[in-house]
Amino acid sequence: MVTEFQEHKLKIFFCLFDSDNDGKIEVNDFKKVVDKFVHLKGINKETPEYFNLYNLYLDFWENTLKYADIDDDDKIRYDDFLSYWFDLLKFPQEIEKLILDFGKAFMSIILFDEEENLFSFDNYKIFLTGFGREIVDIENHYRKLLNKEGKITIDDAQQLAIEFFLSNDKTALGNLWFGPLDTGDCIGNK
Ligand SMILES: [Ca+2]
Ligand SMILES: [Ca+2]
Repeated sequence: MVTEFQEHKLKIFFCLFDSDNDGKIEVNDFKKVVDKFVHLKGINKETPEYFNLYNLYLDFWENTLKYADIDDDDKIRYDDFLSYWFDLLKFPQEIEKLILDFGKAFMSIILFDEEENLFSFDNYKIFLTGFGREIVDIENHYRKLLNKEGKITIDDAQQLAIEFFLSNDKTALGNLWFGPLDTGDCIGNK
């Protein structure tokens, strides 16, 4: 069963993609997110990185559309998005696979100019800013997510993201992966 706490997190996740905050996700919302990452990362639109990023997002979009666009209007309303994720959450292994696959490809773009497999502060900042999250003390927020060695590795990042979706423990660190939970709700503000 999906708890109220998980639902709150899904709302924040939905809002990462609903760039114009109208309660529906459309392909243009998706494209805006891609453009923002491209801009922040300084990716040239003629390069394979751009092509990869773009296709990654479109695949994710089309897959979500296939299952969540109940009325076939090429838009995903918040309620339909939520039902889709409620179903997904019945299969934690599927969620893990989704995050590992998507996360791996996504992070290879966010981190494409890095020598080490670390999620540095600069990259984390790009990650949240690209999703339109404006966080007051983002550096302090980043610090909360560091491992014992004071880093975030790719594996840490994957685990934090999985925890974000699956954990019901309010103290779990992964809850904070997409930014603070007391902000970022675009539905409740309407
Ligand atoms: Ca929208
Ligand atoms: Ca729809």
